[in-house]
Amino acid sequence: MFSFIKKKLGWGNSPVEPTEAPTPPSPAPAARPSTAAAEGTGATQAAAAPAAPVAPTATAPAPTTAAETSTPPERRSWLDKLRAGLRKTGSSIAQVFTGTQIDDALYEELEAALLMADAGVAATEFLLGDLKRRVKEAKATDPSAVKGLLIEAITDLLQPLEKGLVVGLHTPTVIMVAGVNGAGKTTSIGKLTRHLADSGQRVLLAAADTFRAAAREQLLVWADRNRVDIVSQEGGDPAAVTFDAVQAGRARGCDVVIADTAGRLATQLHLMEELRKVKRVIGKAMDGAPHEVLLVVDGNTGQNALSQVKAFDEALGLTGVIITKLDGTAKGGVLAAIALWSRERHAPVPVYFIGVGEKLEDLQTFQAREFAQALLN
Ligand SMILES: Nc1nc2c(ncn2[C@@H]2O[C@H](COP(=O)(O)OP(=O)(O)O)[C@@H](O)[C@H]2O)c(=O)[nH]1
Ligand SMILES: [Mg+2]
Repeated sequence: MFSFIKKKLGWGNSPVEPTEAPTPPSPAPAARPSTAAAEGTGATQAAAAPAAPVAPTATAPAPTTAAETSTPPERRSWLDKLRAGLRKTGSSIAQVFTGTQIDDALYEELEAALLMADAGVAATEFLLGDLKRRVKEAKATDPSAVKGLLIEAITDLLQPLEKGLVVGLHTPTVIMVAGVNGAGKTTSIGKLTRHLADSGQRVLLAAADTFRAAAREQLLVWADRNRVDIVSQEGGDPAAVTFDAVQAGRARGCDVVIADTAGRLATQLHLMEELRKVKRVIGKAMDGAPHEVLLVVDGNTGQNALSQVKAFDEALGLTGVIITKLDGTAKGGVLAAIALWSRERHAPVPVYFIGVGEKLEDLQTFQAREFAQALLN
């Protein structure tokens, strides 16, 4: 149903190579022999040395038009939902380019449209500056050409966020998931689990959202549906549950352990501290873990999404983001804001997946060019 290559997780039209592979704890890569790789659907790739860093240029630009025909149906329907979700934003940006002149009025309108799209002041200014440079360089005279150049500018800004989630470098790969209440953590974990399970990965879930019984049950349903193991404990301590899960994951030889945590606001300091504790405890259960700390962000929260990314990053050190609900009234510009912030950070925080609904196939990998095009359609 989607292409899965051993060591990388990416479904949709082109799985993305890691730009920078995490270092395995021991000199010998913790990879399993290639026989295990054969379990994955279509995983014909040999278990090549996983730690070999791959040049960022390996992430080919993926021209959507050419790829359109080879795009799997679930990716196409996902893209349709993404386009539909971003349509309002797209049409107000596209409106800017319907005139006959490239003048100050065009740039002013574009500035307003980007701000309306939730790109934020800094990313808007950055994009405008970059666009003007491109327009000058290309000696463009037609507003419609400017639109094409804006797609290029947005693609280049977003490119560093395009990176595949890597599993298989560690056994288990431990993924900790955080975010505010209702962001879509549990749903995204459920979808991710299903994709992993379908590719022959053995997954164990940790129900570390111990505050709400409903949250635990929700994860149980997903675990049940996906026939994966779950460690859960009524009213237990989130750190203890996670510790048990990582230990169980190691003992059972699981490929991936995913910890679902309780939602919290970055301003709830005691809860943020608890989250830090969960992370520390994971490290005690397994050296070098968690290998991924993911933040799930509701795409409808506008500029607040960037504040969340910053705050959770400060507390936990994020390794990736999942943006959900881009099917709704989300404006999508927030990715530009995250990308610009990411440039100033020592390493970009990739957007691993984008959610456009509640169904399994509604969670797909992020691609910069495709997204830029969807944003301006
Ligand atoms: N429309 C839409 N709804 C979503 C998406 N992801 C999650 N949801 C819904 O958002 C609500 C909260 O999700 P949940 O996973 O429980 O959030 P959590 O509190 O972060 O675990 C649920 O009703 C989900 O079905 C998405 O990509 N699009
Ligand atoms: Mg939840």
